[in-house]
Amino acid sequence: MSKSHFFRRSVSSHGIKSARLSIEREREPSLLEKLGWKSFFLQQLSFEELEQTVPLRVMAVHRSRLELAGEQGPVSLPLTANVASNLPTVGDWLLLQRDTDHFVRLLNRSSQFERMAPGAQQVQMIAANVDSVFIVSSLNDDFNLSRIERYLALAKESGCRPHLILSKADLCEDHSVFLQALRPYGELPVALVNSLDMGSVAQLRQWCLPGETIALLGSSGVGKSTLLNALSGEPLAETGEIREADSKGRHTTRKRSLHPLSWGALLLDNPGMRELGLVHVEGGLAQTFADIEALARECRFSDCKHQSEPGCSVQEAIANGSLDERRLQNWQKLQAELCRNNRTLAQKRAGDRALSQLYRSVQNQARQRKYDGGD
Ligand SMILES: Nc1nc2c(ncn2[C@@H]2O[C@H](COP(=O)(O)OP(=O)(O)OP(=O)(O)O)[C@@H](O)[C@H]2O)c(=O)[nH]1
Ligand SMILES: [Mg+2]
Ligand SMILES: [Zn+2]
Repeated sequence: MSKSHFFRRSVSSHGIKSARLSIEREREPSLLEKLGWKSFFLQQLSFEELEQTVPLRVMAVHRSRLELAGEQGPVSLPLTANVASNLPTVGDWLLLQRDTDHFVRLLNRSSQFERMAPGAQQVQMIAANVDSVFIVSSLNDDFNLSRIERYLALAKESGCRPHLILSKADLCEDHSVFLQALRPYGELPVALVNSLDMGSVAQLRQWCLPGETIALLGSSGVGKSTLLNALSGEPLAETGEIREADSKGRHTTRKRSLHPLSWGALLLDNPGMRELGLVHVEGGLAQTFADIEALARECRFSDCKHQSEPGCSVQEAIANGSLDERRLQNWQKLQAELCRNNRTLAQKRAGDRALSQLYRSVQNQARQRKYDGGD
C-alpha cells in the first residue's frame, strides 16, 4: 500500500476511528504496521497531519543524522538542533512533512527506556516504543541474578513484557542449576537456546508477535546479535568472539538499531551495556521485588531496615529459607542507587535553574546599563 493511499483512505472514508478499525481488522499487516505502527500513534495525528505528514520510525541514531524507515522506504534525516532538541531515540515515531521531508514533530511514546548516563549527571534515552524485552544471559560466568533483576526493573517500569533468554545452552552440561536459581521468578517466561541453531531459536517466535518491538538486553558477548541473525535468517549484525579467560564480550555492537523481521516483528539490537544506572524506575523495582515488599509490610516496625529488628518478616523469610539473602541485598542496593541518582538529577536541575537565573540577571543588568547610558 502506498503512503498516500494509506492516508487518503484513512481521512476520506470515515476518519480516524474507522482508520483504526480498518487497521485492526486487516489480515495482512501494512508496511507501517510491520514497522510497529499502532492505533496508539495514529490517534495522536490531527486531520491536518493525516493529510500533510508521513510517519517514519527511527531505526538508528548516528552522530549527525537519523536513519528512518517509513512506507516510502528509508530516509536519512539530518540531526539538526531542532530535531535533536526532541531527544529522538531508536524506536521513536516522527512526523515529516509529506513533500519536503521536513521534521514536524515526535509522537508520544508508548514506552521508553532510559538510564543514568555513565559518568554524567543526566539521563540517557536507550529506546522508545518497545513492547517486550528479551533479557539475554548466557549459561556461563555471565549468569547473574542481580543483573537480571536490574533489567527486570527497567522492563517492568515501562510496562514491557520481559522474557529471559538463556543462551549458549549447547555449551552448558547442567541447566538445572540455573533453572533452580530462577525459581523465585515463577512468572517470568524462560527459554534455553543455542543461537547458532535456527531450529533452537524458533521457539522464540511465539514471543515475537507481528507489529511488536522486542529489545534485546544483556551484557556484551551473551549473543544478542547472534540471536537477531538467527531469528531474521540473515547476517544483519556483526558478532564477535568472547574472551576465553572470563567469558566477557568485546563490545562488538556499537550502535542500537531496529530490525524488521519478515513476519512483522521488530528486534532492537543493543550494545552490551557496561552500566545500567537505574533512574525513574520506582514502580518497576517494586514489581520486581513484590515478594519482599509484601513481607516488609508485615514487619513489626513500619521503618524496619530488615537487619536485626525484632519482628522482621523479611529476616524471618531468610531464616526459614523462603527468601534468598542476595535478593534482599540487591533490593536494598538498587533502592539506594535509585535514590542517589534521583538526588543527583534533582541537584543538577536546581543548579541549572540557578545558573539560568544568574544569566538572566546579568543580561538584565547589562540592558539596564545600556538604557541608563543611552538616556
Ligand atoms: N555456542 C554458542 N555460541 C554462541 C551462542 N550465542 C552466541 N554465541 C557466540 O558468542 C559470541 C558473542 O556473540 P554476539 O552475538 O556477538 O554477542 P553480543 O551479545 O551481540 O555482544 P555485543 O555486541 O558485544 O554486546 C559469538 O562468538 C557467538 O558466535 C550460543 O547460543 N551458542
Ligand atoms: Mg552484538
Ligand atoms: Zn523488616
